[in-house]
Amino acid sequence: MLEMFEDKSTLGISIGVLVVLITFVILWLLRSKKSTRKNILLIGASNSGKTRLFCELVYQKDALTQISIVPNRGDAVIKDGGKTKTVSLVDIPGQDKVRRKYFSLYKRSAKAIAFVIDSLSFQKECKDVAQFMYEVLTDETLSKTKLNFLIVCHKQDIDLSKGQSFIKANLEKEIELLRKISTSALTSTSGSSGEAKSNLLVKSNDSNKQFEFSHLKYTNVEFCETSCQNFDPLRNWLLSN
Ligand SMILES: Nc1nc2c(ncn2[C@@H]2O[C@H](COP(=O)(O)OP(=O)(O)OP(=O)(O)O)[C@@H](O)[C@H]2O)c(=O)[nH]1
Ligand SMILES: [Mg+2]
Repeated sequence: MLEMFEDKSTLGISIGVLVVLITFVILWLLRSKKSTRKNILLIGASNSGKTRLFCELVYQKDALTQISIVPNRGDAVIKDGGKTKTVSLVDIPGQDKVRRKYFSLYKRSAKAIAFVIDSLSFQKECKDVAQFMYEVLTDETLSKTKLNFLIVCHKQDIDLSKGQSFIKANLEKEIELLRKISTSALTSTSGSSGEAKSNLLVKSNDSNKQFEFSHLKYTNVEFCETSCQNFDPLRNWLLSN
């Protein structure tokens, strides 16, 4: 009788130790996975102002920039009252020929993304901007990692620049079109990737509605307006990420 009691208590202790060990291993795995996603990416079309913002944030310099052909990496030290926060930034070139290559290279390290838009040339570039954004939002690696995504409507110092509500409405229209194209391509080829891609994008309740950024399943999208004279909204978003 006493032996049975001792066996039971030994078993209990062993199970307890095992549970604690497993918990530690899970926590360690989660932490190491999180720490590999440490960068905030600046992406967007060429000439949208990413490198100039990068220089302001990392070097506090109003630099003269040229078209980037390789990414810029650096730490932005952001002050918030008495506290400071260091943010690891990667400025991805926007040139059509290289942007996908570098985006693919850095996407696994991204903990948040700021998508920079030239608000002056937006109307002209709307389709290209929406196409790249759609690719990023439906990217299988990213779409499963709850991502904060800031759409930076930049160059607001120029008089004819479009505001964030105009840019948002037009992007939603274009992305809706891209969703429809990808779904109809799927139907005509009877493959499945088209549907899978648009499913990645929106919550099932909203899948039959006209696309809105608020319908996105995994990505939390915010908008802001900036210029190189005032990029506080971007700085504040970086602080919160
Ligand atoms: N007026 C105005 N011009 C800006 C602003 N930000 C950037 N620019 C100008 O826009 C041009 C392009 O800026 P970059 O920062 O080089 O653009 P980018 O997005 O890095 O371009 P890629 O490297 O080709 O991807 C430069 O002439 C900048 O000086 C801004 O807020 N206002
Ligand atoms: Mg650049």
